[in-house]
This record gives sequence, structure tokens and C-alpha cells, in this order.
Amino acid sequence: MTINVSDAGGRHRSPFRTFARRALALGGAGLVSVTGVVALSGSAQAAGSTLGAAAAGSGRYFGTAVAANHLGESGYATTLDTEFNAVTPENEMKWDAVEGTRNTFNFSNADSIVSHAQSKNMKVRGHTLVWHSQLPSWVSGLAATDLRTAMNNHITQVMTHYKGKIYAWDVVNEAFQDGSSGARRSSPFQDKLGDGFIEEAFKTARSVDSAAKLCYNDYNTDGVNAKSNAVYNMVKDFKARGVPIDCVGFQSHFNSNSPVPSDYQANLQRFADLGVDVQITELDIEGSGSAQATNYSNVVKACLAVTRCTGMTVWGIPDKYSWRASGTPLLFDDNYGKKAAYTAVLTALGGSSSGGGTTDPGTGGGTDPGTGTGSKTCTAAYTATQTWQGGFNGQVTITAGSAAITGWSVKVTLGTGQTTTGVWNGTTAWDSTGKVMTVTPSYNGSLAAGASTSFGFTVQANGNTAAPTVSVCTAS
Ligand code: G2I
Repeated sequence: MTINVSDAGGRHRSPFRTFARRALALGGAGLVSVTGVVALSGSAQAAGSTLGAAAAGSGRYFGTAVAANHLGESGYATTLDTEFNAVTPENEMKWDAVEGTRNTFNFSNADSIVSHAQSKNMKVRGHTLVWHSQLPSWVSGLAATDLRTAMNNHITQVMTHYKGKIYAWDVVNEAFQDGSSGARRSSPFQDKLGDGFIEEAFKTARSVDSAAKLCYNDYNTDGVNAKSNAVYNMVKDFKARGVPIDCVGFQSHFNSNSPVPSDYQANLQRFADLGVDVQITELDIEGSGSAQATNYSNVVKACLAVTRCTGMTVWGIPDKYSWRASGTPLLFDDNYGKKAAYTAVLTALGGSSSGGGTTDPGTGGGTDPGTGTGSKTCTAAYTATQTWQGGFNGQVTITAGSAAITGWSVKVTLGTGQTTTGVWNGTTAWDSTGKVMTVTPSYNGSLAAGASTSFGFTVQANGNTAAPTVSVCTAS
């Protein structure tokens, strides 16, 4: 369950006691993921003037694939930092990049992307752990038992290295065949380990980082077709048997041969109805001008219409760095100029390039303008990330509105009987009842417009598994 609230203001924060401590490591059997839906903000949220800020207005992220070797280019870095609040390393986390030699891990390029993202409070999608492509030949050469060991070790080492830093992992990528067969794709994993390699990968992933959302990601699954039906049946089966899966990624690489399907939204919705989040993970649409713009707009609207569509990622920033540059499939031209597609996306997200129009704190419908902090706002969205017999972990994601903020404060009220046994990434002050904690940043107070951070806490339910109430986000 998710609650979004919004408030603005510049109230003073008192010195607070720190209860920061890492989440309990929760392992194994009985762990149930209840990662929840994202609801629209309940009160006035300034319309964003950037993609990230506009998406944040409905509690979503807007991300891009990033290549480490472009981060030094100022136009690239500026556009990334201004427009996006999530990143996916385009190639740097793939098996060949991080474990080209068995058990020798090289994270340097991926680390540079993750630390850049963290410094800007952007979400990171991890891409990808188990994929038949960009797979070193030493892996393909292994016999079954050894391959299983290598797969689980790879997942464990990579996820451990990035533990706590990844919003969602593409645990398994592109495991199904194209066409009408609905069969699994031949790969070293499929051919030697059988269908079970997918669920084994997800179970291993959950055991390593229980806070990251675990996704299955694929292409040509964007509409209802034989391939998406096969993925759908797998996800349904996983949910029925308690195999951990939190999300499904729809790559959404479109062109005239593979246009945006008319049942795109319906397809996202049927997956969401299985109890998983859905995400648009690698969006690009070949074309130009108004036709391209309309297609982009339709994709964004489809995500916004599906409550559990938690965010969108385009597969690169300027056309020139696209994996299919000649098709000019992205939102920015080679000089980082905004294309018609950019404006269409921003508009579909509810944003406006003229500066938003709703950022005036004196006229915003329902937000408390506070004192002296102008248009600074934030929203706070609660998600239960894990439950177990006797308790649960909650996470609150704070997202800045259309102006950068340097501090935030969120009030969390526990239910009757509930107590917390730990709070992390936040500093707490309790009221005299011991039920209401005001949480302020421990290190993560500065957020760019539209950027997010989160804190988490463990609740001992004492018979009450209701979600705590997250009531006010105050920005300063
Ligand atoms: O193919 C588009 C995407 C389909 N879904 C999974 C994604 O991971 C995939 O991304 C692309 C990257 O955008 C390309 O940049 O994956 C390709 C590889 O399958 C990437 O291309 C590779 C080139 O093939 C290599 O020659 C090159 O060394 O990029 C490498 C790094 O630039």
C-alpha cells in the first residue's frame, strides 16, 4: 500500500536522536514481498518543468540508460542531471563487463554510474544479472553443475556489491523466444539448467538483497501476444508458488516494424493485476517529428493509466548515442536540443517547459506554503517492502517537487501496538506518545528537483499489520 502526501514549508528542525541502523537481514522461507502500488499525490504537486520532476508528480520516476564513458561530456551530464531521476547502466553491469574472467569482478565503470546517480539522488535500475547475450565464453562453456554455481555466484557477488543502492534489478533478461511458440529461448542457462534457472535466479537474488525489486525484463512483450502470454503465465505461476518476483520490465523498443501496440496499456494492466509492478525499461521509438512525438505520448499515457506502472526509462539521452542512432529514436538531438518527442513526453507527464505554472506557493491548491522557502515541496510515498510473521519493513520515498530542496521532514504514525526496531537512512525524533516519529535526513537531505531518496524502518506488528500513516512531507 502506498500513501502520498505533500506539503511545503520551511519549519525548523530540532536536533533529533539517530536511530539509524541497517535493516535486519531477512532471509529465506516465509518472506513475502508486498511491494505496493504507487498512488497519485493527494494534494497539489507542482507540475514539473523536467521529465523527472513531472513524473515525480505522480510518484513515478523518469530514467535513462547511461553509458559511463559519456559522463565526462558536459552536455550529456547536464542533460542527465537536469532531466532524469533514474538511471540504468546501458552495458556496465552486464556479465561480460563485471565478470569477464571467472571470479574476478570489475565494477569500476558501473560504480562510476552508480555513484553519479547517488550523488544526485537518482534511482538505479540494475541491468542485468542473467542474460544469454554479452555473456563471456567461459560461462557458456561450463557444464550444468558448474554453470549453476557460476550463475548463483555471479548474482550474489554483483548484488552484494550494490546492495542498498539498487531500486530494481533485471534479474533475468530476455529468456523467451520471439514468435508464436511461447517457448523459452535457447541459451546456456536454458539448455543446461532447464526452465528452473529463472526461478533459481530470482530466489538467489532475493536471498542477497531483500530490498531491491526483482524484475523479469523482455522485449516484444509490449502487447498481448504469444511471447507476452508466455511471460504472463510464468509470472502467474511464480506468484502462485511464492517464487519471489516484484516487477516486469517492458523494454518497449519501437519502430515501424514494431509499432506501439494498441493494447499496450491493457497488457501492462494485466501484468499489474497479477500483483507485480510494471516498468517501461528501455523505451525508444524510431522516427521523427509529430509521429514520433505522438507515439511517445501514448506510451507515457499508458504507464500513467496503470497504477502499478512505477516508472519509465528511455534507452539513452541524445540520438547520437543510441544503439540504433540512425533511427533517431530518443528525446534529445545530437546537440542535446529537445525534440518534439521530448515536449510530448513532458506534456503527457503533466509537466510544462514554461516552468510549471503551479509552483507559486501563494496560489497552490492546498499545499502549505510555509515560511520563506518559496516553491520547495516534497511528497512522501509509503511502501511495505517485506512482511514476515510478526512484522514488516516499511520504506518511505521522498521526492522533491519542481524545485531543489536541502532538507525534508516526514511524520510517521505507528498503528496500535506497533513498535519499530530500527530506522535507516533517516534520523528520528519521537513524540511523547512514542507512536509518532518525525524523520529527517541522516545524509540524504539535498534533492534536485524531482529527485528521490528514501528511508526505511522495521515494524514489530504485535498483531497489527496495518500500514503506518505517513502524513506530512515538509521541504526546506
Ligand atoms: O539491444 C538493445 C537492448 C536490448 N535489451 C537489452 C539491452 O541491454 C540492450 O542494450 C544494448 C546496448 O544499448 C548496446 O550498447 O545492448 C547491446 C548489446 O547487446 C549494446 O551493444 C554493445 C555492442 O554490441 C558492443 O559491440 C559494444 O562493445 O555495446 C557495447 C558497448 O558499447
